[in-house]
Amino acid sequence: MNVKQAYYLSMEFLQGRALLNAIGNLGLTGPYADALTKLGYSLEDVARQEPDAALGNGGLGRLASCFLDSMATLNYPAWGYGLRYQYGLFKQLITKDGQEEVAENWLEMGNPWEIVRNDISYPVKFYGKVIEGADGRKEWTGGEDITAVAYDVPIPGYKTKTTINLRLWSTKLGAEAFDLHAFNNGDHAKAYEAQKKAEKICYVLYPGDESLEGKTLRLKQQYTLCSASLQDIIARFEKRSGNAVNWDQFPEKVAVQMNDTHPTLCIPELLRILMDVKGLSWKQAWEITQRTVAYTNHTVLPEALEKWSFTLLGELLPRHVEIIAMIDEELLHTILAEYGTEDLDLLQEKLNQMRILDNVEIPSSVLELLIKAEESAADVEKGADEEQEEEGKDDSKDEETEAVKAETTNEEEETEVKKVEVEDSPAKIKRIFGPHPNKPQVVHMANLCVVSGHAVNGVAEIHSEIVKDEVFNEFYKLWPEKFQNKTNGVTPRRWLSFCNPELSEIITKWIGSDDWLVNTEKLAELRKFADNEELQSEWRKAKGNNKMKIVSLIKEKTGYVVSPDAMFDVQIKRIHEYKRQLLNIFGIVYRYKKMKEMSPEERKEKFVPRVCIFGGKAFATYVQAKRIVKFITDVGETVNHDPEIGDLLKVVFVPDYNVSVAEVLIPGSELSQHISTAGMEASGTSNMKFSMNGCLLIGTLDGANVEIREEVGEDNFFLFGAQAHEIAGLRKERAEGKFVPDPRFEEVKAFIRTGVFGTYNYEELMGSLEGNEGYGRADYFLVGKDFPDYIECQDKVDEAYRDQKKWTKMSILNTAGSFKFSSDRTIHQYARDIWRIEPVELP
Ligand code: 4GP
Repeated sequence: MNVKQAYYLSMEFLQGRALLNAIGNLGLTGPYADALTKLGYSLEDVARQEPDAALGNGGLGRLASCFLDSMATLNYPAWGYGLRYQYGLFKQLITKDGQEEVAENWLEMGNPWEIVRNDISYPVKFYGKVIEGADGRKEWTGGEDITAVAYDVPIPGYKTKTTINLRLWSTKLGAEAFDLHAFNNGDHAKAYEAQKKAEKICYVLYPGDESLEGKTLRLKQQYTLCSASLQDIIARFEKRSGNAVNWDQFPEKVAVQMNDTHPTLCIPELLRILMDVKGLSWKQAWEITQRTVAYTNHTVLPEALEKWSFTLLGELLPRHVEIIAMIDEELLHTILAEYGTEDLDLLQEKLNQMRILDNVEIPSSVLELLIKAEESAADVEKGADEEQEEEGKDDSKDEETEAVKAETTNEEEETEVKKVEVEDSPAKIKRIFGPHPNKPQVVHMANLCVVSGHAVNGVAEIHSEIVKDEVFNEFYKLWPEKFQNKTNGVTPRRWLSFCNPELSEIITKWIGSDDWLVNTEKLAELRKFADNEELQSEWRKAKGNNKMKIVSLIKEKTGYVVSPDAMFDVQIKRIHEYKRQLLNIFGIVYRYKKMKEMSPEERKEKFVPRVCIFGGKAFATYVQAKRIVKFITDVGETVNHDPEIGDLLKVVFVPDYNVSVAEVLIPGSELSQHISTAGMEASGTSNMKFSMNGCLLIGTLDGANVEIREEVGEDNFFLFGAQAHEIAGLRKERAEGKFVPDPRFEEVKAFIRTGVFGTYNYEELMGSLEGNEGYGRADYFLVGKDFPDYIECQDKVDEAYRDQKKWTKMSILNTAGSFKFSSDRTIHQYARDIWRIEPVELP
């Protein structure tokens, strides 16, 4: 069978542990646990021995892993391709100074979940030069050659024989590239150097890209993934085609999905192989490439839209830069055709917004058109001037005044006027369109993806709208048909069934079958039992037991002892200013201050006891995020040791947040926070996991929150905050100094400044909220603006929690309404709308 296959290329896969997932998907959890018991072990203990495979940073990587589970479960002919980093995401220690990063050697004890495929390896080249062969074909020669070797990680589907493959590349020096000559001459260091250089590529996930060295390494990683995967995909296509390789059939047999812009280089790599190796024409190769690749955008943060230095890219991948220039040239012609050549200012604006090669010389084919257009415009103008001169002989008075004016201009201006006068059309075009020597020359990877892919998608409805209306609006106007939405999803196997077996059993009992694990719509049937007292009591019991697991986790990881009777309120995600952990902790500080001002009776009456739990890693070089971590732990230190407060409030930062920690925290949490500045969180996926596990959400109208709220019902979601369409106006108002902060917000800041949380200097944090000099963007994330609404909404949460019957109903309705957020639904949509692949069931 030679069906179409999809390949998911991603620099990140956040797999977590494999054991429970593997036996769960194979339906062997019971027998496996029994067998272990007979041997004197418990399944839980054995499972805990496995280190997390953390080959990713956050949402985008975990999404890729959920997608693999769904592809396998739904029997889609689809694979994942990634890199086998020796050191995954760093291990986070929390010390008195805040976050500290330690390397995580997850492979130290070996990895039983991979099969090294020494039979599958490909050469990958860097640097070198491009020469033209006798037949006119381009050849990339010289430079550094390394070898990428495949490590296959089997991904078993749930209740199916289908097991798909996650192929991870590791790098080494090919045997033939080892400098035996140097070695024999005693220069061992030289001989080993190349080897180390090759292996280094896959050492660490996402090295900090502050230094040039870091940048080159990151680019080498991206190219390794793209080159090895594309060579493999092409080899498999050729093998499947047998003697009848028809390249035009390639897009009918292969779909390549780029998980964000990190794998963008697969575009010029596919073109390079098709043209330089397989001998196809540019036209044919370009058409095949466009029909094959598609791009998913995961963030609207401008700093995250990848840009590469044109020079660096040109040195490392000289042939690819030539190819990218060809794509850029195609784009320029499209833009010219669309907007014409009359209005040069407009054209320049469009090029600024859309070009792939920013500030790089305009290709001659385009330059000629522009010059020609400019010349004929000048001719027309000249003609018109002459005509006017003829007609306007009577206006001699006016001209005289002009002449007097001209005489009185100073010398400098006169030279300026002369300069413009002598500027011919080519000079004018070059002046307008560059390149400008003091502007950097960069390659915009996202633009390359949008131009080259046949589909571009956002990851939640609101995000996909922002992608069309703002981020890529210019492209949307050109090619509206490319733009799609694919709301994210999570696998209900790992994120409900396996991490929350007790609740899953209850669901199965009430629905009458465990069908919901693959047909999540069945979860909606819980709605009709939402008021049932028996279900409610079982539901609460399960939540209570899951909370006990969190109590143990917190004790083990932080030493704090928290009460299981308090509300468990959780915010776990990467630490980022836009995710607004600061809003959460400021709310906590406000609560603490109010508690301190009350008598013991009053505070018991007013506040529901809470355990506020944080988890998440800050990027190692993101200073402000690290300050936030430090601040949260400092607040915890003070509050948790305050005898007046006791169990009424606890603040815990769980160190080293990862997939396994999430698997404990999500089932036991009661309230979770998804409180990003509206318009900034593309989707979020933990919001889906929490909702599935019967946790209530407090959140802004952002990312997938919008859709979750629609599905679970407005009454079962705690909404607050400014909306996406208001943000720009609010920021403007803020920057103009017109914003008047709520006194309660001022109160919190003043309280922090009294030093109640220690001697650490929080001014840098406070400054970012106030727009003090040196902080540039005054409260860019609008913490101050949303603060009053947020704390008032938190009061409503307390009120709802006091009525446990009502709360439990809301919890059940969350699980019932979460069915849309299965990654099975998402994968079906990708398969149908973008990849055009069909499931293949094994007999
Ligand atoms: C994340 C987004 O921040 C998150 O909203 C989204 O749910 C997730 O991707 C999956 O689509 N982005 C990243 C990233 O992880 O590195 O840009």
